[in-house]
Amino acid sequence: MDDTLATVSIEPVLAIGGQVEWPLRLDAAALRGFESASLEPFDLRCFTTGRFIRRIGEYRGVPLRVLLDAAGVRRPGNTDFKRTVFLAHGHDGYAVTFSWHELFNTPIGARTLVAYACDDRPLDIDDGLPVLVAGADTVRAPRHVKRLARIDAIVLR
Ligand SMILES: Nc1nc2c(c(=O)[nH]1)N[C@H]1C(S)=C(S)[C@@H](COP(=O)(O)O)O[C@H]1N2
Ligand SMILES: [Mo]
Repeated sequence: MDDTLATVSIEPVLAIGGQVEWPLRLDAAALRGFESASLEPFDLRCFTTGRFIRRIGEYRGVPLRVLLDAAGVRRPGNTDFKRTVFLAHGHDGYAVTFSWHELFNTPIGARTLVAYACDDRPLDIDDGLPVLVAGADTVRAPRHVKRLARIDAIVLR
């Protein structure tokens, strides 16, 4: 049997779109080209059940706000940014929100990363590459989105 197709690995691509100036499509190599930051190790815990999931090592990745700046969220000449929220989707449709103020106007922003490595080892798809992690969250599993696929900027009315 020819199993060529079954062995093709699919490189994850993160799309940033919605109400941005320049929609982006970024693979892991592109993510590595941006400035990076790291998070201290932490325990991943589920918000719903309180269940301890696992200990996570030192993530490294791009601050989400750096990617949003690259996509052009701030529009000169208007104040839409104050009403902008970001909907982040995993490959499976799991979705969480962030607000412009949270990311750009509080200390949460510096700790919200799109991670591509952990303990100096590259993440792969089975690890959830790329992982969106809100490092300042008290209970982190809900905003620890595995296989982040898309972020849309939405200006609320
Ligand atoms: N893509 C994606 N990421 C996700 C979820 C999901 O359903 N899809 N569930 C979240 C929740 S609620 C929990 S508790 C953890 C579960 O982590 P685990 O699947 O590694 O046990 O993943 C989080 N990240
Ligand atoms: Mo959860």
